[in-house]
Parts: sequence; structure tokens; C-alpha cells
Amino acid sequence: MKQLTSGLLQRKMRADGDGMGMLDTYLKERKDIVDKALSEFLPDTGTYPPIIFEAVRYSVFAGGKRLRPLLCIAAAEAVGGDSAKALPAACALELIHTYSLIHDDLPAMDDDDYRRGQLTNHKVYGEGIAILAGDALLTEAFHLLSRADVMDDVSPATRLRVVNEIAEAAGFFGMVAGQVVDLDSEGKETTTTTLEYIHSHKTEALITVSLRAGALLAGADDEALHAITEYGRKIGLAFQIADDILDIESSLDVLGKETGSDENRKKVTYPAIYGIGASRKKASECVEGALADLRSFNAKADPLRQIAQFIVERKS
Ligand code: GRG
Repeated sequence: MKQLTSGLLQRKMRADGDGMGMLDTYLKERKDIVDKALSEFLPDTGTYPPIIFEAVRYSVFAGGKRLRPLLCIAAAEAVGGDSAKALPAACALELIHTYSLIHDDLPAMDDDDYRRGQLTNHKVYGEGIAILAGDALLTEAFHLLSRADVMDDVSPATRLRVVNEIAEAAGFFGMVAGQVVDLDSEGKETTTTTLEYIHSHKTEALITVSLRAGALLAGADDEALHAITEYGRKIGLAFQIADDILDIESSLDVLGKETGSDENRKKVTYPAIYGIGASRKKASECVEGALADLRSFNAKADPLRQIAQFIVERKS
């Protein structure tokens, strides 16, 4: 942690967490802190063999929203803790998320040409390197979480719990499971139960664990952890519904990835089953519910409240 987040950076995070004035500025500043930490964590492109570090950095620094890291940090602050303790986990979550995007775009999966406003990883580096870049990012996330010099001010038991929860959310019983059922359901008649399974595993799981990791690392009690988890489930679903609507209504220029792919691939989505109007209503209800889950939190949870609104109002 010492090498990674200088004392200055840590002091800045703590000071800003106390005065919740300009929330937009707050989110931008946290995003910059995450980007800087990610760059410090990842070996530079002069490292041998350079191609893998170039490929990894190409996708990590392609301009993602950093939603999962922001949720992790905002959850740590919402429970009254020190967000600097959550920064390595916030970065690990972004590495896992970026791996999932690189692999999701591969010809064997969604076969997409654009992501985050630029050509997909395999289009630039070839499929072999793109697969390895994803593998390296996933592995590096857990390497980071296990490093003795990061999070050295968090108890080993809490760190182990966070590693365990993140692994569960990313693997067999989380994102991978959701992706498997998603792939398997393409072009088939699908039930709403399957749709809910895909959403809760492919998208909600990593969003919810991002929040839980931040809260756990900041020392949340059971009651706060429960409320944060419920908030995560609801914004996770709202996020996925909004994503499905953007796939219909947005464009490559605005979204940074090709649209209309859900329909082309006959994917099961909220709008496909319920229509756009009902899907929008459901997403708004999820946000209202998520805000209600935070009712016992003070102003330190305002960034979480703002993120919930942003999730359904976003244009990309
Ligand atoms: C390959 C195991 C494996 C899983 C892939 C994440 C995923 C599962 C697929 C990506 C496709 C997709 C549309 C997923 C659902 C929503 C989602 C995760 C969108 C992308 O996340 P954003 O909007 O992306 O947070 P940025 O680029 O802003 O980080």
C-alpha cells in the first residue's frame, strides 16, 4: 500500500470523504485516484514480454466508467470507514471486470469489434493475446489482493473473506455461471427465471461484491453490510436493464460499443420480454428500493445515492 498510494493520496481521500460538497467532483476525483493506482499496480509496457502489458493496458485504460471501483470506495465511506483501505480491492475488481469484457468480446463469445470506444482487444492484438490478457488480469486481481504490501492495515481474516467473496462472485457461482447460461440461452425460448438468473450472476454479482468488499474492508457491522448488499442487488439489476435499453436506443458513437447486438444474437433481455416502458419502470423501482435500503445511512452515503440515479440516467 505504501508504494502504491502515497501518504498524500491517502490524506486526500480521507479529507474529501469528510466534506460531501460537490458529488460530481467527488466521483471524478475518486475515478482519477483509481486510474492512478491501477497504473501503479500494472507493470509498465517496457516490462518483458511487452505485448501482454501493452494488451492489458490497452483495455484497462480505454476509458471505462470505473463503476465497480467507485462502488467499492463509496461503500467504504458510506459505512464511515477509511476508503484508502478499499483502494487495492477497488482496483482488483476493475481488473476482473476488464478481463470479463475482453473475453466477452472474443469471436467465441459475443464477437464484438468495439469496446470502450475503441477496437476490441482481439481485433488489435489477436485472439491468443486477448485470451491471455484476460487470463492475466484475472490472475493479477487475486495476486494484488494477496500482496503483503497492500491492505497491510486490514486483518488477515477480513482480507481472506474479501478474496473469498470476490472469487465466488467472479467464478462458478457468479459471473462465469451467468455467462454460461447467457451463451446457452442464445436463440432459444427463455423463461423469466432464466433471465433473472443471467442478470443476477453475470452483472449483479460483481456489482454487489464490489460494495461488500468496500464495506467489509472499512469495518462495516452486519446491519450496514446487509443494507449495502440489498442496495447492490437492486442497482445491479437496474444497471443491467439500463444496459439492455442502451443496446436498443444508443449508438456506437455514444456507447463506445456496437448496439443492437442483443437482438441480432437473439439474447434474452428485459426489454425483449417486457418492452421498453415496463423495463424503464422496473429500473426506476429498483433505484427507489436501493435508495430506501440506504435510509439509515447519513450523508456519507450520498455518493452511493448519486450512483444509483446515475445508473439509470446514464447515456453510456
Ligand atoms: C467472460 C466470464 C465472462 C463474463 C462476461 C461482463 C460480461 C460477462 C459481459 C459483458 C457484456 C455485458 C453487456 C454485460 C452486462 C453489463 C456490463 C457488465 C456492461 C459493461 O459494464 P460497464 O458499463 O463498462 O460498467 P465500462 O466499460 O464502463 O467499465
